[in-house]
Amino acid sequence: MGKIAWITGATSGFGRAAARRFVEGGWHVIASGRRAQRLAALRDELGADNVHTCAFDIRDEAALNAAVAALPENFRGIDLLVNNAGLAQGTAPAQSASLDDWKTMIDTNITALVTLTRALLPTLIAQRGAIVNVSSTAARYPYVGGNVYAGSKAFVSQFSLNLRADLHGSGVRVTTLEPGMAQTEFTLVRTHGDQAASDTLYAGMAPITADDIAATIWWIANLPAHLNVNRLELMPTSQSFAGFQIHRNA
Ligand code: NDP
Ligand code: 8X3
Repeated sequence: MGKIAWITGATSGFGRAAARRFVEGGWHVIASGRRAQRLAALRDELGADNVHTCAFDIRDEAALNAAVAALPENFRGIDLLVNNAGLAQGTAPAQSASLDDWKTMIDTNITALVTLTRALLPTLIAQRGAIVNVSSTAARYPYVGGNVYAGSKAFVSQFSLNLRADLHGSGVRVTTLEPGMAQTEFTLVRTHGDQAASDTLYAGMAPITADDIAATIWWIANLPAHLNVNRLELMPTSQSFAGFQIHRNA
């Protein structure tokens, strides 16, 4: 039996590409997400011996704990947790944003991430394993409409660094991965299904691809055990930084 990775958000984007990359590299993968049909298709594609799927809403703590408890014996020795499931909802400034959207992001990007991490820490310590938390450039660079999404990713980045401190001496490695613009279903979800908005955002700018991120997670996870990537920020070459905004009295 090869190494085992639990990759959350494996029905789309980074998570699905990472599941493919890790199975291709000989690992066994626990793939989770809400869309059961997509998980079944992934299991059919990659082989039921290599992939264990669990379909549940990661915000549902009872369902999460049930999925952990129901892991088959040969998928229990988890070596790597990729906390990838997450989303942005909305692009409105704080003063007009939806509170429901904010709560969805906090529940998914923060509460669910810490809940699964806490549940798997004893196993990861026993395995001298690793955690890769998918944060974002939004964790560091403010932009109009980033508000709670960006704040949730700042939490992910800081939580990751603090996990490192707590896990000192355990051999467990922790990385926060902070990508910039990547073309997945991310913008479709953020805009509540506006395909044209998604297409326009990525048009002509060579975004990061899901395969780029999968290859990066693969690289991080397969470094020698004495090396820890603390934080890795990755942007498309065609994306960079803009200046501060200044409001002047007319
Ligand atoms: P996608 O929308 O393509 O994938 C998001 C994944 O998260 C899906 O598999 C989805 O599964 C899962 N997910 C979302 N909500 C839940 C939930 N409640 N329960 C279980 N699973 C859930 O986007 P990306 O691949 O781009 O996003 C992956 C991560 O990368 C996210 O954390 C995102 O914030 C981050 N990121 C994305 C960037 C980008 O530009 N694309 C840049 C930087 C970071 P399902 O819907 O089936 O439940
Ligand atoms: C996704 C990148 O710039 O849309 O985390 O916030 S951004």
